[in-house]
Amino acid sequence: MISDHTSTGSRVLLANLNRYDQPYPVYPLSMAYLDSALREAGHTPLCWDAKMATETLEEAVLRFKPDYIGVSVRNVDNVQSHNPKSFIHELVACCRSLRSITKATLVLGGSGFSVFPRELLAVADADFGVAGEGERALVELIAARSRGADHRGIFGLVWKEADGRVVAAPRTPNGELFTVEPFHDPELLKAYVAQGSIPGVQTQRGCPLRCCYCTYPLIEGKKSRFRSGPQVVEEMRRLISLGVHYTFIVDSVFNTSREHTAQVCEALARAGLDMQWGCFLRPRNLSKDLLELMKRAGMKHIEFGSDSLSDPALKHYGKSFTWEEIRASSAYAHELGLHYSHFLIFGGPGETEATVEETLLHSTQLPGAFFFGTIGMRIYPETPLWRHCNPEARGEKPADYLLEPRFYIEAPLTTQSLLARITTHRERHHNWILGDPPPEFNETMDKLRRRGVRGPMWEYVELLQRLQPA
Ligand code: B12
Ligand code: SF4
Repeated sequence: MISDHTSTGSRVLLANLNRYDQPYPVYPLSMAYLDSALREAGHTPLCWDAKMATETLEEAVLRFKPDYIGVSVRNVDNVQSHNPKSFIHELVACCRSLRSITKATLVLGGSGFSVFPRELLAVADADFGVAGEGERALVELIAARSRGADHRGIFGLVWKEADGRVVAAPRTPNGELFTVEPFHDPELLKAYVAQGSIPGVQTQRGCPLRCCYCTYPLIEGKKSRFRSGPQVVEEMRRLISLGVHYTFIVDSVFNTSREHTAQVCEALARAGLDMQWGCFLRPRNLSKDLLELMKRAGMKHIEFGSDSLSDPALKHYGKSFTWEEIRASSAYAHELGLHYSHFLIFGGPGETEATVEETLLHSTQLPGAFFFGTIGMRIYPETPLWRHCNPEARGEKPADYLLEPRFYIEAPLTTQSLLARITTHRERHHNWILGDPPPEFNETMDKLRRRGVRGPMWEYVELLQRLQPA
């Protein structure tokens, strides 16, 4: 899939390697942002997407002859302790193959890359990496190299010294001002929507909260930086003109600030767009009025990042809300006819058999809810959980946690005991998914999408599970 332009400056090929298609193929919003920043700076970008391309990456490189190749690393693994999949080997093989056919400067970036920047640059044969937001760093890197200037002062940049040592410049302390608009390749967008993708819209970057396992403040910065309501309306309008009528607000949490949520939703409700959307919310300070406003603004579904439904576990996980707030927010969502789900992590610090049972019991008390369960808490560097586990004291390094995804499971609980308990629960409660849905569901879901069904389709997953023989 190509977006080719003519201009001066450098030729930059942006590659998205992500082929993973659960819960649906994810449109590479990062490429749209980088494409836009590169054009703005007078460069010539070309986007190549592993899922949609009609030529191989190598063919695109030989035809386009880029000066730079930017590889986007979204996922390093699927974060499923009971069914782990790592995506690192694909990246390593891709860099090796690119090296054999081009002398272009190879730059890595992306949310997955930003969690393990030094480690990924060390295993993949690339020249540079960018940890965190990429627009400014990539443009500055190209400018520095074209002037023969030093690249060492560029925030977020990671590089290899002549002796092979990997060095990382500090990340922007609080992230950049969030001013850039994405540039969407219409063909690529259309191809993703045709496969049931829900393209993303970003209304803010950064998360000021401190949940114990979470990498988002690391990837995007700890300070929220917002787009205004009218800017979000404009972006949605552009998407509508490109044939998109259902989006997902990809903000780590859409309601970190009540004022922001309200002003974006007021602008959207006033604009009366033909656009429905979903988002991640935290069940805190969510009045029925605010949810009603969000509904008027087009919100159809909510993904609550609750993590547990038991107060002692919530406290240990560093969450900013209680079971009572989860219950109240869920009740409002249900009363307003909104689809809603809770993401739950079993086995994190402080989890006990009693908190597991309480979470399962409470899950039966939330009318109309859908649940995504995860067993074990992925341990990422530079998080409170990493410091709690203190792997360095045992001589372990972040690279060990990249190459073999590792999860925290509070003893005496184990992956097997949790898997058994939740599987038993799920046999009677069909509104649960643990990891990816069974592959045989995919065909039915594809058919529904081809018939124009939009959104997360949890109700169909629930129905298919109900109909499945035990
Ligand atoms: C929204 C989201 C989702 C939504 C996507 C909805 C949608 N319609 O798009 C849903 C819920 C579906 C989802 C699913 C999954 N997700 Co998710 N998701 C996110 C989230 C919160 C935001 C991603 C996003 O769109 N950001 C906005 C874009 C613009 O930012 P960006 O991609 O980071 O790009 C910027 C920079 O990274 C950089 N950059 C990007 N590429 C490049 C390339 C170069 C060369 C350079 C220089 C810079 C650069 O510049 C860009 C612009 O500033 C991130 C966490 C986070 N805060 O980043 C997790 C995250 C990406 N997800 C993650 C994972 C694992 C998954 C899943 C596998 C499921 C799971 N268990 O969580 C699936 C996989 C989906 C798939 N098919 O690929 C992980 C990946 C890390 C890892 N362990 O591998 C993350 C980082 C969360 C985490 N656990 O830490 N996800
Ligand atoms: S889990 Fe959500 S609320 Fe908590 S730190 Fe991460 S992004 Fe912020």
